[in-house]
Amino acid sequence: MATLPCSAESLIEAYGPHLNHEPPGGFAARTAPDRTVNTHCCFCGQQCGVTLAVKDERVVGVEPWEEFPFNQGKLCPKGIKRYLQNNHPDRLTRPLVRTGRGFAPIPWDEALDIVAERIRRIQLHHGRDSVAVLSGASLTNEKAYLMGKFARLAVGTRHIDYNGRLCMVAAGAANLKAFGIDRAANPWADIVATDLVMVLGSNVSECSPITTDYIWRARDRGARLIVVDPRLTPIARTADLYLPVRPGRDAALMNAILHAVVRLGGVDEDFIAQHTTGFEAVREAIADCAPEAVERLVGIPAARIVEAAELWVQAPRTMLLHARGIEHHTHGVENVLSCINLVLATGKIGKPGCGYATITGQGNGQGAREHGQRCNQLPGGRDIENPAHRAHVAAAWGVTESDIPGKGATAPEIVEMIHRREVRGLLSICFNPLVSLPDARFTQEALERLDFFVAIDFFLSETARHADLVLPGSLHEEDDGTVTSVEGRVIRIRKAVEPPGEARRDWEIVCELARRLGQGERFDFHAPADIFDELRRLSRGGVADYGGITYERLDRDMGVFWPCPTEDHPGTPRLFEGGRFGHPDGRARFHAIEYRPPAEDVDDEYPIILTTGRVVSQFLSGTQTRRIGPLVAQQPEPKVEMHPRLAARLGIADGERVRVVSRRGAIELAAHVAATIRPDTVFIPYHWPGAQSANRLTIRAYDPIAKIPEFKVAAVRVERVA
Ligand SMILES: Nc1nc2c(c(=O)[nH]1)N[C@H]1C(S)=C(S)[C@@H](COP(=O)(O)OP(=O)(O)OC[C@H]3O[C@@H](n4cnc5c(=O)[nH]c(N)nc54)[C@H](O)[C@@H]3O)O[C@H]1N2
Ligand SMILES: Nc1nc2c(c(=O)[nH]1)N[C@H]1C(S)=C(S)[C@@H](COP(=O)(O)OP(=O)(O)OC[C@H]3O[C@@H](n4cnc5c(=O)[nH]c(N)nc54)[C@H](O)[C@@H]3O)O[C@H]1N2
Ligand code: SF4
Ligand SMILES: [Mo]
Repeated sequence: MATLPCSAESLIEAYGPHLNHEPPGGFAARTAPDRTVNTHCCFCGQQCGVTLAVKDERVVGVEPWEEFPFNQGKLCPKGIKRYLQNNHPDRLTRPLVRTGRGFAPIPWDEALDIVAERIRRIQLHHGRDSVAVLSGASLTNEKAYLMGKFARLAVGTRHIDYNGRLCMVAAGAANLKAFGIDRAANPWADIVATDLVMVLGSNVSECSPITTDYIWRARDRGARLIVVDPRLTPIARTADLYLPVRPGRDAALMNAILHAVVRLGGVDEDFIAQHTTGFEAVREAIADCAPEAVERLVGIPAARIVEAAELWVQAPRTMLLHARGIEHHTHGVENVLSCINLVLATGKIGKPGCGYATITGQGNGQGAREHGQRCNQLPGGRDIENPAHRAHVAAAWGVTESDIPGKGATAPEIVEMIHRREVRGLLSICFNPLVSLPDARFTQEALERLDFFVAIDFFLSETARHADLVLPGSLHEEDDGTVTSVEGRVIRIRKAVEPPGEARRDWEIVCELARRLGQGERFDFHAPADIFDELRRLSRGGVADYGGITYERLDRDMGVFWPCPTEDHPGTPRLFEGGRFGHPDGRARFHAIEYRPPAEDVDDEYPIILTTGRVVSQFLSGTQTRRIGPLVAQQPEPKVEMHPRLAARLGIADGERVRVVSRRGAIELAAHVAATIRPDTVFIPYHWPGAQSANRLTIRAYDPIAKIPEFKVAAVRVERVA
């Protein structure tokens, strides 16, 4: 970029939202690339193999990587257009500092000095924990590990957490409680081999598109399909049994299905006796959860609930899959545990074609929750409050145990602490909370109260616009590393090109900052492979054991499933074989679950349930996909999906502008009237900021254990815009 703008307005002009469009004729019509690089898509947790085409040291195209076993050449719309980011006119290419007149470029050394100086000054006046770090699950394992170490040792704060707090933590907490391990229990090949797939709260076709193919291959073999979702999603249209649950009532539904399974005699008493503890409490808890007793609450006729139980009992092998639809709740952990109860009570886990998984969301949603960038966690999936775990990590880092701060606050709690001025300095990488946290007005107020805020990103996100300093980091294809996919398979991310302009690789920025904070010798890494080596050694003996995984093995075998303790260990595609679970006694734990209502229920003033989520063409807070022309063309703006009956009652026609109002705020958008949703519920995708942001409506209410926000239930009213 020749000249840099200085006013906030001209900056927004210069930094988008520009759209990058494809050259006419597409990839095939372009001149031959200089080289191709096999790596993985930067977006969702499926981590499809892609082949990037490089010309003149820029990424100019993408083709599927046919040999990669997971997606076997298939890609979704985002994967096909992801390559349009590396060359994007909005890329941050120089460090920027806020001035009275907007952002201005600043030399790297000066920028890094300012960050270190401001962090230390704030800590001097307000204590070490007055500075917080927010990180993200799109980062590689190497960077996720580095951020945890950086926060604890270089910044010296207890407050580090990540955007996976908004994503997978309800499932993670429930998996740890029930199984002692937080990872998909089965490889995806087991979906193809099963007799019944049960999908809850997962819009598979739009959000984990390649999983659709696995389910269809099972269907081709005769497998049945049950879908539980308040919306008739594309995958639900193909189901044998579709259960349109009222949002927030999944635990009641699952208790009723288990009640019916018990009535049918479908419980596996041998498995329960040999491999589990706690079933008697569950049996008692579900005694009064007969389908007939809950049908009105869950909004599904008792006969359909019984049918689900019958299908489940009749199928020799089953795969239960769920995603954020049951997890984004103030009782998200309980919802997940109620699903696990069904799986355990029928002994349907740990066998070929038979098991359970939560479908990972973010690109490295799995690995980034294992290596210590969570407020309660140290590398290898270790517990920051466990003295033995602390001692192990302290020894490896060459510090004393007391040098590692204790458990910190979760990401939403950190934002609340910023709002209360208990946290005054923030370093954020790979997180866009202004768009992605509930109650966006509150998040904005918090960001405006910070004494110092530095953001590391490759685009100027809505959150980064509030920063004092913005440091230009690296895109997926601009660095080496590893991620861990939806299946628990550790795979290699390969560098295709250098970051553009003065942009730097994320880990180099963080190591430079550590040096300036006086911790250089503990961050003396020269390549991602050095960081991975430290990570894998440190993870040895932990739950998430990467000890035997090397870059060479990953290159040769197209991935290795953890746990993999030694270099001659084959890795572990399927967990819990032979009914041996991750707890010290080898037994899985049942948890008696009592249905609790959502934090905010409907009433006369706000009579409609709002639920939120995704569309296929956009990704998360949209900073990346809202800049990609062909993806924006697929859906330029959010719409509110509503049933024709509700629309008729409100006098709203398809395409008309409506106002959706909650206790937090109001937004205006077009109505999409279709019989694909319950008449008592409306749906808004959340990928857009500002006046189009679904999170202006959502509620700041969290699961008490996991602290995941209740994105899937809020009370609203819908009005025609005159
Ligand atoms: N295209 C696209 N794909 C993505 C992403 C993206 O942003 N865009 N993001 C990735 C990430 S990080 C994630 S976490 C995943 C998310 O993947 P999903 O969880 O599949 O996506 P969501 O749209 O959040 O919600 C899934 C479904 O839950 C339903 N639902 C809402 N409330 C309830 C309820 O109370 N009970 C039940 N049973 N269902 C309910 C919604 O109708 C929706 O169809 O997708 C990943 N893949
Ligand atoms: N209402 C509602 N809200 C939701 C959800 C919902 O269903 N409904 N879903 C929630 C879920 S499941 C999730 S996962 C969160 C996501 O929450 P966000 O944190 O908002 O997710 P992203 O959009 O990925 O934002 C990450 C930022 O990091 C940048 N980034 C990406 N990769 C890298 C990298 O490698 N290096 C650097 N330096 N920067 C990078 C991107 O440009 C972007 O600005 O949103 C949550 N919010
Ligand atoms: S967004 Fe997900 S499903 Fe689509 S290509 Fe990328 S990794 Fe595959
Ligand atoms: Mo997510």
